[in-house]
Amino acid sequence: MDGTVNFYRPWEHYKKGFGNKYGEYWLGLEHIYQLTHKKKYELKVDLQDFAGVSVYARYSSFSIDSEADGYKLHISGFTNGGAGDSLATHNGQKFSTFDKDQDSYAGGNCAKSYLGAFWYGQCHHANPNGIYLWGKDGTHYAIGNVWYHWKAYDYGLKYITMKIRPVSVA
Ligand SMILES: [Ca+2]
Repeated sequence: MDGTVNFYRPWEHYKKGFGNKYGEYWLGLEHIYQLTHKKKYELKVDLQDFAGVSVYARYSSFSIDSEADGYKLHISGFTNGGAGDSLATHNGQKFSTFDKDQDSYAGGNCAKSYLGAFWYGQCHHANPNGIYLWGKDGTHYAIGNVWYHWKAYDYGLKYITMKIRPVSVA
């Protein structure tokens, strides 16, 4: 949301969480696992550009597997709030950091190539933990906090937030 926190961090940081919940923040994969394997959760991704335009992507189901299974991502039930579905190719992927390559790209390490950490496949359509680019940067490709289906690979968004909450069972 403002580039104040360095998100290029090792596995243990992504596992435990870092940052400040009132600012830039990563909750931690182990916390996310503990929450989402007990109850059904939904996910809303809010995006904003530097012109103040806001869009979202919503998923009616969100969970991740345990660390032993690579904190593999499971999402379904997409609703398009203008953002497009840039998480579809991340569904079913394990989480990767620069020091733990669990992506499905045999030719390299997506976290190192794109300077982030995520449920990389080969490699990404969304890179929320990438470099804070402050908008459009025509000289850098896909290393920013980008969301491909809205702004392609050379626009770092003003903010990307991924919020989860339990689905109420009526
Ligand atoms: Ca790899």
